[in-house]
Amino acid sequence: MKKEREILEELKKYRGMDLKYEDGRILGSMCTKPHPISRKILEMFLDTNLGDPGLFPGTKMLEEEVIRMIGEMLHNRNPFGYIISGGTEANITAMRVVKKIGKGRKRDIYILIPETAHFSFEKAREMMDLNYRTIPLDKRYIMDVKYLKDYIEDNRGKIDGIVAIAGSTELGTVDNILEISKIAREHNIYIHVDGAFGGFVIPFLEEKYKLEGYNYNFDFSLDNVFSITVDPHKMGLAPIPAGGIVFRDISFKRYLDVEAPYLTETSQATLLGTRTGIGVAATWAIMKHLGAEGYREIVSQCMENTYYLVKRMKEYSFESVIDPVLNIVAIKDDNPLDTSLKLRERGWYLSTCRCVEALRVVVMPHVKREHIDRFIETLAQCKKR
Ligand code: EBR
Repeated sequence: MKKEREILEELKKYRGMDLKYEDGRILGSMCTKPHPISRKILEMFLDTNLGDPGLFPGTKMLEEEVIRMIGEMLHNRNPFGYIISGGTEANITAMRVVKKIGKGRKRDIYILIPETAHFSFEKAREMMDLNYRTIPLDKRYIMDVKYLKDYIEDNRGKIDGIVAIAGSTELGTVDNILEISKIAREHNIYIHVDGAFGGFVIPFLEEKYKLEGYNYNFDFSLDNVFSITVDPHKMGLAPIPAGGIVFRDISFKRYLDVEAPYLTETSQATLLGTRTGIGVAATWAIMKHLGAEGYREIVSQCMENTYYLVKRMKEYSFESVIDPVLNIVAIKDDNPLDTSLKLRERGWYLSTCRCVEALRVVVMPHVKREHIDRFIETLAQCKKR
């Protein structure tokens, strides 16, 4: 039997091999160092299990309140949803609902998704035998709305759902969900918005977008937006696991419920059964603690650093694929895979895009100006500029 001290020492060795957000070298992640308040919550909620909420009514109340707070952020006074394991589970959950509603029509299920969709939708397709039609992107790298409209008109009555993205993984682009909503309303089609990343960014940029005359509305204020993925464990600063799925109202619960004979409740709606309440409590605490003002400050800092990165790139003639919409920059590169390997050898971790030849930097709160300066110099060395 090993002593506790020895075990902890051994674990420390393994943990020491991991990268640290605070070193500023993780440039490809959408996660970050959780808000410090999380530490105390981890311990307090260590043994909670929302898979059996009758045993943890207090934690369940917190979940309902978190969903109410997120609903409010997304212009919905009457939301229904869960804090679950992440964006993947949230997207799969939304696809379960689209499938269930579509099944009533007694034909194959067809869902339109943009080229920018996250690969979690591919998992949903495999699991549920869904049929996707991929909608190409326009020159702004968002879903081509004209193509979408024509496709729907050519396939009247055959489309069950549209997936729109508010903050694409690769470029941070936001689909024109206002226009998509008009089309969906006309044809009575369900829209699921994947705001896993943008959900905790866009609401705090409203002022900027108003100023610049953009329309990045993506939430429940738009008709036919029936569900939104919004992850606290990304820009919400919550510890993993904390993904979010929010529906327009409780009427969507019946599409998810399965009978659960041996729990304190008679049905269960979430994909996972046993699930921790830590993410719920931490999200509740962080949202209460920061408030909209706190998030606005964090988001605006990230955006300033994003523009700073673009400015520094220009000094070395690096171009960004688009003017950043959110805190993600795609750097044009003729051989992104090779460049990212060279950067990794020098200790910088970032990923590449699939839809365009580019490297991708997510300017999360742990990425500071001094890191950006050092990164740009290393990139310039790699590219001999
Ligand atoms: C990227 C997650 C990521 C996190 C990548 C850490 C690298 C890291 N994206 O080191 C969208 C728009 C996403 C996304 C994840 C998911 C899945 C859904 N939608 O299940 O929480 O960008 O990973 O979210 P997950």
